[in-house]
Amino acid sequence: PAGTILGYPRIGRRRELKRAVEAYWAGRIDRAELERRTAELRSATRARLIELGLGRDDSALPDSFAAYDQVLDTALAVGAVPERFAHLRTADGSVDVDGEFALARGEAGQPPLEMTKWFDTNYHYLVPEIGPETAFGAHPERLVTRFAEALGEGVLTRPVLVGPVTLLALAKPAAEAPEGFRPLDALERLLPVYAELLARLAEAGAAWVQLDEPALASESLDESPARLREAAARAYAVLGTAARRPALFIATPYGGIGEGLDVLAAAPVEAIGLDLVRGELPSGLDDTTRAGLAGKTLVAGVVDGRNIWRGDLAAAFDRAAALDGLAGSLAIATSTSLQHVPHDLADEQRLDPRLASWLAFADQKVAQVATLARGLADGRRTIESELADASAALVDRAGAPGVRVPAVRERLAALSDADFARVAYDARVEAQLDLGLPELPTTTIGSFPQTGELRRARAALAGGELDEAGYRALIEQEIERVVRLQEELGLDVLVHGEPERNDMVQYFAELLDGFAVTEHGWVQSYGSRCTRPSILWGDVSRPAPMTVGWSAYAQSLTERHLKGMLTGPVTILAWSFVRDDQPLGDTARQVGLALRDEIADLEAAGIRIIQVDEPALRELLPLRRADQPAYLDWSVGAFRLATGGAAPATQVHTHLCYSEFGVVIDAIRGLDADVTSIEAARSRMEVVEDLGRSGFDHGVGPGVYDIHSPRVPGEDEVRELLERAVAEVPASRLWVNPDCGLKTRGYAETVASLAHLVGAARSVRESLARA
Ligand code: THG
Ligand code: ZN
Repeated sequence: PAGTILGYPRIGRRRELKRAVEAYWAGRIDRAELERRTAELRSATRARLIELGLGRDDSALPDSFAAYDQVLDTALAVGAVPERFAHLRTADGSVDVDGEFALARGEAGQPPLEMTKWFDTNYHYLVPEIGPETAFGAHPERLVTRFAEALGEGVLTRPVLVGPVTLLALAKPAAEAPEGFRPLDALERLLPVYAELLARLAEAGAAWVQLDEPALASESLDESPARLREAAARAYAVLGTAARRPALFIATPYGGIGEGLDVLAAAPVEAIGLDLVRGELPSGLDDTTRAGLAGKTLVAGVVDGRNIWRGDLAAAFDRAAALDGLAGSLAIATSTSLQHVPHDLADEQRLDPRLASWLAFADQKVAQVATLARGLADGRRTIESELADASAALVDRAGAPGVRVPAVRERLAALSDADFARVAYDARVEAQLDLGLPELPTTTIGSFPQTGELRRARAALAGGELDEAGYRALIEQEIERVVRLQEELGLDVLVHGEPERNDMVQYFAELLDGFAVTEHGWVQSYGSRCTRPSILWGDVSRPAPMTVGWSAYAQSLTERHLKGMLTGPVTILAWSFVRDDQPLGDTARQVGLALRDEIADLEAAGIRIIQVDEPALRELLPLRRADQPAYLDWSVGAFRLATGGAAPATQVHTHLCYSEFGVVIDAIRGLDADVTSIEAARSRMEVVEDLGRSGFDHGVGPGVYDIHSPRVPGEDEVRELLERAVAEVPASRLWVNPDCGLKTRGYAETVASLAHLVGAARSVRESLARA
């Protein structure tokens, strides 16, 4: 095909997939109805893509559907089912949709597959578990059925699978695997299974299959880039020479692949897709690579699949056209799957029309691909008016009010090094002594369970059935309840519970200038869960305090310290669609300044402890090593700018949501927060040791219980974890808190768990006092 996309949102423009699977889980619909609804969604997607200009009969439509996750689907297609889930296999050895959901969500006594970030995106995939004993086997039924479903409507789709190298590179060793086993060691056993899948798809009539190999674009995986390239060379030598197969399209989204291109060019495959938004135009290619490309299709990923900007269409066209002649033929594509962007801008009736004219969601990007493909086929002049319209929108955007606000820019330009630093930690400890905190102070991460009543109140406020005063009264009632509960539990540092927040980023985006929010702009985060990223389009400033009223109200209810709660600049950027017309660091500093003002206002309102969460610090880390130092520099800088104005006597906390620091450990030290809380319960406090070894010498709150499950930890269990922590960190620097916020938990288990947390802290304090 002359134009294609690497994948399309699966969730549905009105989240039909979410609704169907959640209804199925709740027992409200049966399996036949689930199948009917997902088939209807796929059919509507195909019709829409054809309407937008993709070819019906040239394999231009990817079949990128997955009921829960595309990595899980590929793992199941090759039979990679962990031993502990072997009972989920049906008579023919495959796993059906019920088994798939069991793997994704766990069952009684059996935790689900681990979930983690898909490259540097906000999507989470399920981590396959692979060992020497993994019983690989081809299970093409679902792929074949879907292919036939489309063919029945006269549409020749292109099945999409995660490629063998990426599947293994993202897997973790199975529990039974011997020490030192690496999933990539299983490549030879896996390849015949992929070959079998390809054969079955060819038999069904598939002309092309897409294999996604983003691992080739990453330097941040457990396997080295050189080993990944070697594996790819082997994999495609084998699959390319398979007896019966469709044409192979190897896609490499999320970044440049450097020498990976030489490897793929040398392989007997038919098409290679490059991410030309994050990656670079190939240059300096040797003769072998040129010869390899001459017989292939180069698929130029020039339309950004990850953001919502309409962008510079003429530049995209020229970038693709620059490749003309390099390969046997040239096609246009998105740089990545469109699963990272919302469905359709046309669904946003409340966005400012001028802002809307600068944007492109998935459907608009498909149309862009179709336009550029037409230009390649018929000549640039045939699409000149579309290119000119996009360029005009760019010019309009650059000069529009709010995009560049002189006051914001002047303030940034006037910053000096001193604005990024507080006085030395020791002096701050001294200044904070009058907080009068006990040894091993207890606290929570910030949010308390979000009740259905709160969600209904927010909806009623948005719908106009509840007025501001009524809403305010409800929220205040909830805050009072949460404060009293914490007092009764005996926690030392209280929170207001964040009942007023929908999402920890969207809440701030709605109150800051420079952001817009969407009505239907849902993007799948994992499984049936979605977020609605805000659009950061202009210079950021804070027209009015954002959290001070709620925090001050909560503080007025209690003699104990009430912790103010903010989301940090990196996380606000990571979970929004961010402007692409200036470096991320500049944008992050603007957000940092707005937060700095908020902190000053919280201090003025008598708040002495302020937490600035950065759960996304790790996820924005660039995939390429060379890009990482600059990232760590601006991300740490933005946090320090946000917190650098806090008085020495103000205690600054931060919270990070993961336990594998590795590369970001220096950054965590660089944040210079007085107290850092981290996930630790699942690793049984190992991270505390890692932190200590790295020279971290500030306050630390390793989570003493895992909030990701409803299980209530016993007091003994919490005490044991605390004792491990006390062995690594002086008690004077140790805090006691859960792993993460409690928003997704229920009240019953929250109260029981926190009671055990407080009890354990008291008992360890007593034994320390005796010793
Ligand atoms: N906010 C944002 N991005 C995030 C998270 C977040 N990315 C990473 C991580 N947290 C993802 N985790 C979740 C957890 C729960 C939900 C979404 C992402 C979730 N969403 C609701 C749903 O799909 O039903 C919708 C929530 C809403 O109404 O706003 O439960 O915390 N930005
Ligand atoms: Zn967390």
